Amino acid sequence: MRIIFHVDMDHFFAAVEEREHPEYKGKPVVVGADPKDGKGRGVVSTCNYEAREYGIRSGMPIARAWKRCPHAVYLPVNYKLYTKASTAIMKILRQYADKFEPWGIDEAFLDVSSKVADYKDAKELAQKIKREINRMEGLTCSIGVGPNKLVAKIASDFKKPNGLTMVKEQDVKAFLAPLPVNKLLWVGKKTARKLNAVGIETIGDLANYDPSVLAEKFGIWGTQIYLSAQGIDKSEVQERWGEVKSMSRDTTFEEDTSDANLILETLDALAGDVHKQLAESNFTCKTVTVKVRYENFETHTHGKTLPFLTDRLSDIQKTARELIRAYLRPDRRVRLVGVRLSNLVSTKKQEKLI
Ligand code: TTP
Ligand code: MG
Repeated sequence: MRIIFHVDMDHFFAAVEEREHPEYKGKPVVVGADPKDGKGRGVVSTCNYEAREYGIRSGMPIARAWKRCPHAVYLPVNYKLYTKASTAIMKILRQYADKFEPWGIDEAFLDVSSKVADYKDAKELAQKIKREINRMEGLTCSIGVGPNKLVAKIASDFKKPNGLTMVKEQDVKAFLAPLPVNKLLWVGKKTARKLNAVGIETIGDLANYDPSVLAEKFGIWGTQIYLSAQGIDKSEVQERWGEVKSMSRDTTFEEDTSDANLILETLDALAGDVHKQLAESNFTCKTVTVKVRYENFETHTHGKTLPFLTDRLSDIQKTARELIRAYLRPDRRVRLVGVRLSNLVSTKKQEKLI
């Protein structure tokens, strides 16, 4: 029997800021772009639960957040601080797992199958992990426990903050059935819309749908989402050494612009920023991706995988500039640009391999 945990930190960036600044406790805290008295153009990275009561959410334009709650504490994103907390948390988590897979800056999968005999044991282990993270890092998390990654991930999101949701194999179908289809890992907004159009709203609706019709409509994807709706997921927790999957930075221009020089300079600065994080965390990367959003919100991403691993700023900047060229057009104004580094390999691990 497999028992998998998914651990996800609660309102992570905002929680770390609250920990560093006890004076913010109880106040709405929003981490993200500068709101500039309601004229700021970036977005909210995250916010604490007090701010969420005002309807503020991750990804929302910062100006809209400011209108909803001008008296909140607004803070810029301090990646260095959050990366440090993340590294410490991953170190704690990894010692409890047979196999450990960091999934993002504030979440990870743990395969604990040989560490626990049953779900009673698993509950005790999850509580122990929560206590230890709280004691060592002063932060809370939510944990989902299930027979596979899919169920564990949905379960950790089920009760937040400071939640612990256990879903045993025999309860999986009943647990998933009432949830909206977009809770499934691979069902994005577009797929959800297509499913809604044929009357599928919940995971239960999807589980009861005719799989051959799904396969016809969505191809191999249809079979995949049908299996997911049954709570079936055979994917293994992929053992990885505390490494994050990607690092990125983006920025929204003060005013939409078609000025190629300004866009390229901004891209260089973003590459510089993300390169700093790469170097500080002792990583090299292989893939560089740029993101461009035009004034009408049409968004493109374009990436390139280099034939070598690099930690050189000049490689990253050169590749980013090359990738963005096709999107620089005098007749199209750009709202946002971004750079992402992925295919990351720790330099420490490289040393081990040599
Ligand atoms: P999440 O785990 O999605 O969000 P959260 O930890 O802030 O809140 P929750 O309690 O619901 O888990 O993301 C982790 C961090 O990633 C988050 O603190 C900030 C960052 N982030 C962004 O920068 N932009 C985004 O759109 C999202 C969703 C997250
Ligand atoms: Mg989180």
